Amino acid sequence: MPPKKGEAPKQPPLIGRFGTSLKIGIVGLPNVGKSTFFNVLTKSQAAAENFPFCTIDPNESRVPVPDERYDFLCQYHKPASKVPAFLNVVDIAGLVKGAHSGQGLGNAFLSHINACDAIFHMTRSFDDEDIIHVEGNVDPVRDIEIIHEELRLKDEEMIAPIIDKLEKVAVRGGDKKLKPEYDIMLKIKNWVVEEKKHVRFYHDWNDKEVKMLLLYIEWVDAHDPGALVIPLSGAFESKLLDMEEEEKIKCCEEQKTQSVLTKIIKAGYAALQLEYFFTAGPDEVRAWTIRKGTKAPQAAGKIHTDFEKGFIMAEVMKFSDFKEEGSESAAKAAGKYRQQGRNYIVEDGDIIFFKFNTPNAPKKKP
Ligand SMILES: Nc1nc2c(ncn2[C@@H]2O[C@H](COP(=O)(O)OP(=O)(O)OP(=O)(O)O)[C@@H](O)[C@H]2O)c(=O)[nH]1
Ligand SMILES: [Mg+2]
Repeated sequence: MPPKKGEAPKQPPLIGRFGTSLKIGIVGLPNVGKSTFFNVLTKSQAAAENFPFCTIDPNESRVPVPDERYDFLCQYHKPASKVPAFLNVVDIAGLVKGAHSGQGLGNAFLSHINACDAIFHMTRSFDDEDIIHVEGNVDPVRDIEIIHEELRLKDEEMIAPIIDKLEKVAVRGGDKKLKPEYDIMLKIKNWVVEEKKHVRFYHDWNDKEVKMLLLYIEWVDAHDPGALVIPLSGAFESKLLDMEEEEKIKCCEEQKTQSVLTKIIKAGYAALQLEYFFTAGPDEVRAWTIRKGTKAPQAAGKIHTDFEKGFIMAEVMKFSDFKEEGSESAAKAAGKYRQQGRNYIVEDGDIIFFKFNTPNAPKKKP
């Protein structure tokens, strides 16, 4: 049945933890360049040396999500305060064959992955005899299979007791209320057994590396059609990091390449099912992180709980309309500054002014 007039269209279900402070973990075999990548991504100084298990305790940091719309709003308003959206990134210890049953750093480290909401799966493709490979030689397809299998086995191990318990009450005990939950868990178990999801990576290759890369892409396409593979060179990105802007541009032009960090950050953010809306004015330009599918009152609640409780309406301008019309008043005059009610599902990049009704609080934000 189509939704009634004024009713929001049905959203697909979201899986995972609720919240907007979600993390993406960097996962892969030991000594493949995870910490090097973490350092260039978050401009951190985590230890990254040529020996396996250099990282033991996770390193955590956050990186601003690059966004041309946010940059435009800052340029336009020249605000006193600027707050972009952030991606939280965790650099995790290397994982080896048998980790699910305690090999290497085993279970402790798997719990660090468990605390993340999405993963960057990092697979080494660089050909460098000086860098130790725990499996003896470089073979990204074999490596991704090792990692995938370890994570899958751990998932299976985690899900089995939950299904047993639900089966006891929902199926044998006849508890109808829990039956849907049981069915969902069975589906999840199926995904776990079948699941082949990866966010993938790479760059700047010799022939041998290109061949390996192609095999790797083939593997991912066969197991997770449409999944994203991003070529990355930790060594090259580290070099860029130490350069001034002009030098960086020159170097990229000379080598006919560019940094892929922006693409990676955006892909990571999207994998967490996060997006953001803006509040923008001369005081502050700010990106507010929300989960996809968030309605206007809950989005308002991100700013202040009073905004949600006393929600009256959201005045929403699409970024493209704002840019096209050139100002807030021009957008208003063109009828592109719309008043939305409590069923409005906020869209990524919306510029919003909330109207709300609470004693002792200002009427409008910002
Ligand atoms: N040639 C080359 N070497 C790299 C690259 N990225 C990282 N390395 C080197 O590989 C070694 C291991 O890098 P790390 O970043 O510590 O690797 P890791 O995956 O965090 O290792 P663990 O924490 O031990 O699991 C270091 O000597 C790095 O300098 C790359 O793109 N090319
Ligand atoms: Mg490391």
